[in-house]
Amino acid sequence: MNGIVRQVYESILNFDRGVIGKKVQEALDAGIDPQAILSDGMIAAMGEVGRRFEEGEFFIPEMLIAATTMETGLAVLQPHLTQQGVKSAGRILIGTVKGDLHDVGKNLVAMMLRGSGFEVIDLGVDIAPERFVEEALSKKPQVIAMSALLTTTMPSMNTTIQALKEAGLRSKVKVIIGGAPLSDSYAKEIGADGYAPDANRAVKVARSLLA
Ligand code: B12
Repeated sequence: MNGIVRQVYESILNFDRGVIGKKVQEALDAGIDPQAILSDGMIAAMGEVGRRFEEGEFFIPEMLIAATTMETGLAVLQPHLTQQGVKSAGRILIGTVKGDLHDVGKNLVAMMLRGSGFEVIDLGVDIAPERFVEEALSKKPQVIAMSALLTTTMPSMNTTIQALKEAGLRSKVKVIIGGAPLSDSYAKEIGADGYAPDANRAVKVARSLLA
C-alpha cells in the first residue's frame, strides 16, 4: 500500500479524527486516485475494524469512533469521487432497514448516487417497512434502495418488499439492496430487482434499471 494511503488507513484504526482529513488531502495532492484512497485506505480499514471486533480486541465504542473517523475523511474525499453538474437521472429513496443502525455504507452509496446525477432522499437508519411504503407513496421514487449490515436485519428487506406489494407499489418502483452480508442470490430470493456489493456498482445497477 502507498505510504500516504497507509496513513489514511492507520488514522481510522487509531481513531484520529483530527488527522484523517489532512492525510486524505495529502493523498489527493500527491495525485493518488480517489477510488484507491477510498477502497485501500478507508474501506480496508473498516474491514480490519470488523476483524478486531470479532477477535474481541475492539468493542462497540471503537467501531463507532472508527465510523466517525471514516465519515470525517469521506467529507474531504467526496467532491473528488463524484462528478458535478449532471442532470437528474431519477429519484431514489434510500435507508437502512429496521433494527439496523449501520450507515457508513449507505451514506457512501447515497453520495455516489447523488454525484452521478440521481436525486437521493435519505431516510436514515432503522427504517420500518411501513415507513418505506409511506415515503414511497408521497415521494414517488423510481428506485428504493435498502441497506443492511446485520444478518438479523436482512429479513426486513423481504418484509418491505411484501409491504410494497400490498400497497400496490411494487410494479411502480425498482428495489435495490446492499450491505456486507447480502448477495445477488439473496436479492433474487426476496424478489429485489438488483444488488450491488459496493457504491460504484450501486450506481451502475441503478442506471441499468432505469435505462
Ligand atoms: C462501524 C460498525 C458498527 C457501528 C456503526 C456506526 C455507523 N454509523 O454506521 C456500530 C458501533 C453502531 C455498530 C453496532 C453493531 N454492530 Co457493527 N460493524 C461496524 C463495522 C466495523 C464496519 C461497517 C462499515 O461501516 N463498513 C464500511 C462500509 C463502507 O461498508 P459497508 O457498510 O459494507 O457498505 C458498502 C457495501 O456493503 C455496499 N452497500 C451498503 N449499503 C448498501 C445499500 C445498497 C442499496 C447497495 C446497492 C449497496 C450497499 O456499498 C457500501 C460502500 O461500498 C462492521 C464490520 C464490517 N467489516 O462490515 C461491523 C459489523 C457489521 N457489526 C456487527 C455487529 C454484530 C454489530 C452489533 C450487533 C454489535 C453489538 N453486539 O451490539 C451492533 C448492532 C447495532 C445495530 N442495531 O445496528 C457485525 C455483524 C455480524 C452479522 N453478520 O450480522 C459486523 C460484521 C462486525 C463483525 N465482524 O462481527 N457496528
